[in-house]
This record gives sequence, C-alpha cells and structure tokens, in this order.
Amino acid sequence: MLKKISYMTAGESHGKGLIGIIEGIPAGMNITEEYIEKDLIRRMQGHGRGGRMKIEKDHAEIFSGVRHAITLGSPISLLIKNFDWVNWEDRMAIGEPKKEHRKVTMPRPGHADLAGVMKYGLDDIRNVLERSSARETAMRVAIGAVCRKLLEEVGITVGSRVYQIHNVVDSTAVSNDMSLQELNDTVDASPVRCFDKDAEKKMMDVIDEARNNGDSVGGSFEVIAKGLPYGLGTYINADGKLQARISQAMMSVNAFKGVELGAGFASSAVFGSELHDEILYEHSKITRASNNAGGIEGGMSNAQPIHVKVSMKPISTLIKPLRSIDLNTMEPKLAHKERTDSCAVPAASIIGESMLAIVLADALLEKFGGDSLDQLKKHIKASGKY
Ligand code: EPS
Repeated sequence: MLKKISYMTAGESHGKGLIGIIEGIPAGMNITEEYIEKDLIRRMQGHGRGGRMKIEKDHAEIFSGVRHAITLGSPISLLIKNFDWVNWEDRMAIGEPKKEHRKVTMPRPGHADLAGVMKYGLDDIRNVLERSSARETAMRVAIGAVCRKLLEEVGITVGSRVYQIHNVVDSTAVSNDMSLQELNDTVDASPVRCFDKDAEKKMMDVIDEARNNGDSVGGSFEVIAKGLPYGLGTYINADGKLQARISQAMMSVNAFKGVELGAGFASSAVFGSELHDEILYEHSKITRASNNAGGIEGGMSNAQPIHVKVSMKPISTLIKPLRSIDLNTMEPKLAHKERTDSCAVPAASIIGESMLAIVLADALLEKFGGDSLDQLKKHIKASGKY
C-alpha cells in the first residue's frame, strides 16, 4: 500500500543478522547511525523482556545510500548484526552443518509454526519460526527511523505511550499541549512506557506474575503524530485512504491484533452529535472542538493530531507451554519452548511509532513529491495547508 517508499527486510532471528533496504527517501537529508540507534535502543527496553535483549545491542550499520551523513536518493541499505549468531552458527549454518541438530516438531499455539510447516511442507518448525520471530521488527524500527527523520525535517513528530498491560489500565489522557518529544521523554523513563505511577507498578506486577507462572501478557498502546498538513491520503479510492494504509502497516506486525483510529470502537456507542469534532475559527485559524476522528476524515489527514490505538496479543512462546502435538507421531505433547519475553508491549509501542512514520513519510512524498529534501520543503511551503 506504500506509494512512494518501498522497503524490504531480510534475516532470521538467530541468523547472521537483519538486512533492510528502503527506497524513495529524497536526496539531501542528514541521517546518521547514531540517530537510528536511538530508536533501536528504545525498542530493546521494557519490563518483561527476556534474555535475548541482554545479548544484543542493536545497531544498524548504514551500508549504502548515504555519503557524508547525507542521503543520495539511492536505496539506503542497513545491516543489524545479531550478536547471538555466535551461539547459533552451526544450528543456523548457511552451508552444511557440522553435526545434526534436533528438529522442532511441537508447534506453539498462536505462533506461525503449524500453518508455516503445512504451507511449506516442512518437518522442522525452526525453518518457520526463525523468520516469523519478532526479531524482524528491529529492522522495521531502523527503517522507521529514516522515515521519522524525514518527517522531523518538515515539522512532523511521532510519539507513543502504553495505556494498558493485561487488565491494568492507565487512564491518564495525553494533554494536547504536550509535545511528542516530551511525551516520549516522559514515558521512555518508565519501564512500561506509561504515565501513571500507580498503573506502572500494577503493570510491572502483572508482568512479574505472568513471568513467574511461565506465562505472557499483552496490552495496548497509542501512537500519535503531530504537525501534519491537510490532505495526506485521499477520499478518491480505497487503497489511498490514510486510515487503511495505517491499519495495514500496524496489522503487518506479527502480534498486533487490533487497530483503532481516534475514538475507534467507542464511536459506535455515542450519538453523532457527541462524536463529531465541531469546526471553529480561533486566532485566525480553523480549529476543532475535539479530536474524536483521530486526525483523519474522509481518508485524509485533517491537520489535527493523528491518534492510533493498537492492541498486542500476549507472546505465544510460553515457558509453561500449552497442549500441542508432536508432528512426527501426532501424539499429544506440550508445545515447543524457546527463550522468550513475558511482555513486549513497551517495545511494541516503538514499533508502532516506526510503522506510522513509514506510512506518513510515504503519504507526505505522495502529496508533495520532490527528488531532494529541499524540493520537498519548497513544495510544502508552496501548497501545504495547516
Ligand atoms: C526478539 C528476539 C527473539 C525473542 C522475541 C523478540 O529472540 P530469541 O528468540 O533469541 O529470544 O526474544 O521474539 C519472540 C518472543 C517470538 O516469539 O518471536 C526481538 O529482537 O525483539
């Protein structure tokens, strides 16, 4: 559904590393590995992460497309090396392994395992789980950081916060006056990326309870973007609608199970007069009395902040596994166990920011175009309406 930007990721969870290529970023934009690394490190945080994040220190090496810290307009390729590779060199060998390795044959409910082996006709679930692992999201975040930089250059910011883990809700509203940098700085300091300290404690407790029981918990987060002009996306056709593009991007992340725009599902339970955001004119500017639409009307940005809520399911690898079968014998067995996280919702919120950044950078380039950042800025200045 992307129109101007295309990207691809490659890599297995315990392979040599992750590779990403992004094409469509204009020439003339400053980007550095340090800038990208900030988001990669943010993705690694959060109460409930498992052992893997103690092994890795995610860093994306820029391999091409950038010279003297400035984009060339050519494809930007990125490489994140897996530090864990040294422990998997033979099990994940590209060539013939030195010894035989036990096959994984007990599919985990909720993971790609069962449908994956059926689809490819495999007898080893490892050949599925390596690519279906959430490890791939590290590269999405690196690619998202390149897009975030483009947005920042034209005054568009992206932030997020966790508002629910399992049954614990932080009902603090995000103040409209708070910049998204301030929002991120505030919640990044929390081990669960929420505002309310009471909720934070309860969220950490429920994560600990899950971990102690060999279980996992999911949750929900909100992603916000500010500084958008009118008219990103379109009402003209189905695949151009901005909310459809955002939903596709969010739902392309393995564990993300639901997306709401603005008031979302709650919209159906109120009167139209209560829901729709009245149009006002204040201080020589068109404003809105509320933002229940979440910044998108008719498939287009309406110059209000975009608010997207996303729910993440509990991770499906369980230390206390669910019932499954051994695909060799069809006998009942417990599902395969791997090292895992008991909760990755704080990390998921950074992935959500990255996915929103990719979609918005794409929609921005679609509307305003430009081979260089300078041209893009001139086009926005000439015709952007805020
Ligand atoms: C992840 C890396 C993975 C998992 C997790 C996310 O590493 P490992 O499998 O070596 O522990 O920690 O992925 C899953 C739980 C999953 O089921 O895919 C990461 O880099 O975020």
